[in-house]
Amino acid sequence: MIEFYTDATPNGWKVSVLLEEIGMEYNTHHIDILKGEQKKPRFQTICPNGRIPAIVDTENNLSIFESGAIMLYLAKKSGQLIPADIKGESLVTQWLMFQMAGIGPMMGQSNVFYRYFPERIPSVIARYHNECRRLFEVLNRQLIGRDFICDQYSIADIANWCWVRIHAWGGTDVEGLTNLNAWMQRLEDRPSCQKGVAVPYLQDWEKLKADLGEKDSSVRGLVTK
Ligand SMILES: N[C@@H](CCC(=O)N[C@@H](CS)C(=O)NCC(=O)O)C(=O)O
Repeated sequence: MIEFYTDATPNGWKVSVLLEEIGMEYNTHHIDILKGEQKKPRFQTICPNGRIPAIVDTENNLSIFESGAIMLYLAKKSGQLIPADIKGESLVTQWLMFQMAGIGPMMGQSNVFYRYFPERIPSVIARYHNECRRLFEVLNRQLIGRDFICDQYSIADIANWCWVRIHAWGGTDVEGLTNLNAWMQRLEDRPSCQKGVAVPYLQDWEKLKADLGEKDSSVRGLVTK
């Protein structure tokens, strides 16, 4: 059984969408990051970095943190969504790492400075918007003549989509990126993607926006520590 520790965020969805796609059984444990549950010593024995997501595979008596590492493990364990041949596996791993090292951190910082940070620093916001847009253009070019990022639907699509789908939250424009927009819709239409992004609950963006209006909101507290 997979014990899955998560919250309603892109890095968490990457794992829940994958679990739904491969049809692996799992128990969800909601770690409320706004309440600081990710910093509790008990959780940090599973994830030393004190961030979601993390899993425990009771069958192999193994705990795993870092969403990319979890995705590789689950894909390989199930024999799904990653090619078995070395070249195909390498291609998928490259685009997974592109998300882990590029899309995720840049969009994360864009969210912080565009949405959550108490001060508005236009040059910093522009820096992250430009970098996110540049990364989106890389994906848009990779998707020329393809339905998916690599040769077949894979964990690379799931990882990148879970972040790119919330581009509006971080304020990055996707206007004119025809291939990227078509690919986003293609994944949005998949039942497993829809189920996965509702774990542990469906994010209410309007409520989150309203919460940010509070002077000492917990979201602000998280990013300014
Ligand atoms: N590189 C990590 C990043 C994990 C991460 O940043 N998770 C965020 C939610 S998306 C978190 O737990 N934030 C809580 C905090 O900053 O304390 C991964 O991909 O798993």
